[in-house]
Amino acid sequence: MSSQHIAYEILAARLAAQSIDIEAVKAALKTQHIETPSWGYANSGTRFKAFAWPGAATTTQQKLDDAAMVHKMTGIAPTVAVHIPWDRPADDDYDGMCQYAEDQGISIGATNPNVFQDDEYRLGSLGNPDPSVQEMALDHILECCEIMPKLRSNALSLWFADGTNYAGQDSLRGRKQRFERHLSTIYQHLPAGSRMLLEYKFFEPTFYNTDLPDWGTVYAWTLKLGPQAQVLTDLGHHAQGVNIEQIVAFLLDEGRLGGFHFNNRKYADDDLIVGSVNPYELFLIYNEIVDAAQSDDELARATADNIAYMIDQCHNIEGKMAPMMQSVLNCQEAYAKALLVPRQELAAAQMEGHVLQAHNILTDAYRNDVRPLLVQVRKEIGTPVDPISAYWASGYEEKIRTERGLADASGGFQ
Ligand code: RM4
Ligand code: MN
Ligand code: MN
Repeated sequence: MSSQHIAYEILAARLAAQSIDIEAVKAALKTQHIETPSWGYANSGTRFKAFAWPGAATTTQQKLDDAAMVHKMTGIAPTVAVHIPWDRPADDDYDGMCQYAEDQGISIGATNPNVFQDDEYRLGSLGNPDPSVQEMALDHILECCEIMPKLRSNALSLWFADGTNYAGQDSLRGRKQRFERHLSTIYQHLPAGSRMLLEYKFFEPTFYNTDLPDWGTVYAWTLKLGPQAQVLTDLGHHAQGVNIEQIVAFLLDEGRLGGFHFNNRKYADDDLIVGSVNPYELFLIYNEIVDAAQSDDELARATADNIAYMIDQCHNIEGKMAPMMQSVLNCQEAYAKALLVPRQELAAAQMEGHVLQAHNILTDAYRNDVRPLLVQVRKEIGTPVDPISAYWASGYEEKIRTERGLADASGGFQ
């Protein structure tokens, strides 16, 4: 028996003593799903210099190839988010693009319109004081609604760079009203069975106000819009010290947590590999999700089961493929640890007011070394037991390096 397997057996015995069903844990891990972003495979990101990486994707087909490879290595990244127009096919053949993805063993996830890079958007998009610019942004988003069925995409993921830099620059209430009006039009054009994910961010690129500043504002808007509108939480979009897991718990309980943009931050919207700065926070977020998924509250359970987990990171100096895989695997590890929380024991300690005992029950689960468990899961689903080493051994990185070479990097997102 290998040392990995012995470690797995020891963990299994310990979990059995805590009445945790390891087969159910493995079943949950096998259906985990983390979406990767097409733009993460290109030389994109950062407000300063984007360092070119040899082999980085320049075409949508290459981005889809890369996403498929990440899925092949990890087994839990079967969809890819697209950005329009960055991923607009030259011949507008979205059906062909969708088919190409499916031929590679993946499918398209969220559709992300871009209403922040044209010169017209200097003062914003839907919130712009000029009605013709509002119209331009609205038209683009409605075009994305039309594209979605062709891509078999079931989520319209919206992020706005809108806001102002100076007090008095524009009417705050006016901007709010413009957004409400246009979001409601977009909502009416959502393809059947799809949903709108609304992302918030408390500052940047504007610095006096942003028009969708926080989860509470967005939550209020989702209530006005309807059940197909949900909140998207990007882990980098909060002020220091904000308790993100509490936001997650609230939105789960209200049925309005739609998705995540995973990344990690130390200072601001740093877009680093998820779990690289604060893996404990990632665990605590997953802990709230598992708690909702295993609860008897129907709404919280259904909401937890329907979360779109997406990565939104900027890999500028560390390569493209390996950091993407590492991000997916960090989510897998955090989820595995959250699945090992003995929830009945925890609930009992909470009810009895055993403060430290309850805290330690939770942190003990976090301290578990789940790597042998993950090796076992990978064996059972037939993916490499060590995905990143398998990637380096596969020859894929050399192949794309040779075939694609070193492409020019843009200064911004691309
Ligand atoms: C934002 C946000 C969005 C992303 C843009 C380019 O900070 O995270 O999700 O699409 O950057
Ligand atoms: Mn984001
Ligand atoms: Mn961001």
